[in-house]
Amino acid sequence: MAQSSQAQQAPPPKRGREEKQRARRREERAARSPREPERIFPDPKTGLTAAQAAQLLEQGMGNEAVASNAKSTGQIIRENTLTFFNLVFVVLAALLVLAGDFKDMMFLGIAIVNSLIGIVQQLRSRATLEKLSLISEARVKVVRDGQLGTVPVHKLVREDIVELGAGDQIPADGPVLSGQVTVNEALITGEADPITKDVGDELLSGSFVVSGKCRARLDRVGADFEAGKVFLPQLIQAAGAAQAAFEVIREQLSARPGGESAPKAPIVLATVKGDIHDIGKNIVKVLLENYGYPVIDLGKDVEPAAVVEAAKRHAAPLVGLSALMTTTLPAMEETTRLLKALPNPPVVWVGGAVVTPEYARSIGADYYARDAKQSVEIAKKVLG
Ligand code: B12
Repeated sequence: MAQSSQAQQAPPPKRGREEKQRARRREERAARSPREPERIFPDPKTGLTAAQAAQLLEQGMGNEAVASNAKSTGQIIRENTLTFFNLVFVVLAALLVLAGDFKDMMFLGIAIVNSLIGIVQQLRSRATLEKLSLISEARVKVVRDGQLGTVPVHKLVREDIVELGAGDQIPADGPVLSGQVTVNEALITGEADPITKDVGDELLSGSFVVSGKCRARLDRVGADFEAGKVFLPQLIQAAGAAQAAFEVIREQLSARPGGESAPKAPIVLATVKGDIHDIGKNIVKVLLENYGYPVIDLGKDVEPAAVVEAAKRHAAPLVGLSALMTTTLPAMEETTRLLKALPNPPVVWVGGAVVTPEYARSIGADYYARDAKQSVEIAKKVLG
């Protein structure tokens, strides 16, 4: 709370300048598009109707972010055919035709095949990149027709009411309508400290919810949103790309003969309470699954009681816990303590950048693993 009001009452000079720039950009956009649809201001409990959302999407009020900078098919063909060397080959071929020397024109075939290979390779790379960006696209909780559902980020429209919680990336700019969240805006504004956002405070697209829960209205979507204008937050993109790459690797590995084997006892995996880092835990999961171990992934920011509940329900012989922050180590300790108090306690193994073998021992965990490979060794030892 205190952080929120401090940040709003006495904004540092740099932030004030950025606010003015944003306001100017908004005015410019309003002047460019005077015939925007009327505002609806939907009730936060019911949101837009499906019909209103469809109409807004049709009217160009969708959350299509930044235009793709992938090359068009025409561009790819031109780049691979209209080259200096191809020009030289064509001139040489013309001279040979004039001289009636057709048997020395073999090189022309090679030049054509070379250009074709270039075109096919570039088209295939473009298709793969498009597939990756589709896989990494996040889904957002949205209220429409009074129901809470999820839609992909690009299907959101202006004035959609979204529900955001810990770990969610804010998909477009707009005010908080109910609840309270703490957000990390470091990638957008450079503000290092988490900021608390109450009802009426503006959320910035591209920033992350660190804790809390809220409903917000998306007032500036698509090309209008601030992250699209300020800069692309490389870290978020990298995290998305990493997740997408795991998906592709996982699919490829499980498609391979021997990739899947007879079912084994389930392993429960979670990033502990208060921690939203899940890239490392996901790598551990992918590798375990490829070795044929079924994994029940509880996700990130998981309450100790939820881990215990899942371990009991699935009679899991092995539970893995991940923590990336010193502040979330106590949650790892608490979770381990509760697991070990069960009548049939599972084997607990822990990991993550801040965990050490000494720490693992001190909290009563059975194993520490430095990485995914070591995790598989432990699973083999415990489960066979
Ligand atoms: C990416 C990242 C983020 C992303 C997370 C995206 C995501 N979906 O995970 C975002 C931007 C959201 C983020 C947010 C924050 N972050 Co951050 N983040 C990072 C960063 C740059 C990389 C982490 C990572 O993914 N590494 C790559 C993976 C592959 O490595 P790994 O996680 O270590 O996993 C390997 C092993 O550790 C092990 N392993 C991992 N899990 C498990 C589990 C088991 C069971 C086992 C056996 C092994 C195992 O195997 C993995 C594969 O080898 C680190 C800095 C760094 N260089 O580590 C900071 C870092 C972790 N973040 C940090 C902080 C402080 C935050 C914020 C609090 C910032 C803020 N002011 O709001 C918030 C998060 C709040 C929260 N509640 O969690 C600090 C933590 C400091 C500390 N020691 O306590 C770090 C270290 C940055 C720093 N130097 O200050 N972050």
